[in-house]
Amino acid sequence: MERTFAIIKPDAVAAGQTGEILAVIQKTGFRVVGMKMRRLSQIDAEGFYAVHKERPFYASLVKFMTEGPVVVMVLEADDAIKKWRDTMGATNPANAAEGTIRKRFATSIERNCVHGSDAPETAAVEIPFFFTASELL
Ligand code: FUP
Repeated sequence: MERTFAIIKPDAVAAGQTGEILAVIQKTGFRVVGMKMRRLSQIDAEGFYAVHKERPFYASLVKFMTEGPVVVMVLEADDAIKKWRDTMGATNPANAAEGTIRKRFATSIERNCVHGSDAPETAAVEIPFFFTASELL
């Protein structure tokens, strides 16, 4: 079993898509081992996306991620990292495969409704960024 970190981003929470996205997560066979709603501070979002700080879209991305509440989650499954990235679809919804969450709900490469860790080393940093061990059930 592997664990990955997921976010339902402010665009999808505001649009009332949390329930539908959670339904996809559960039907796809993930076990939700941690979940909470948070409003990211500027410092949270800057720290979480620090790897992108030299990119031209960084300031706009941080602004978007702090504009409203998000749902942060830890998902468990066999091969959870790849499985969740396949379920999300490509970063740019214009390139996302039919049936993926981003194809269904994302409106742009920035407002792309969900996040998922891209590698085990990333998940190992992202999970404790938002969850203590006792919050993972
Ligand atoms: P992903 O792992 O699919 O979330 O994509 P990246 O790590 O490459 O990018 C992280 C986030 O930065 C994306 F979810 C959205 C944002 N982004 C932009 O806003 N513009 C870009 O050109 C690329 C990424």
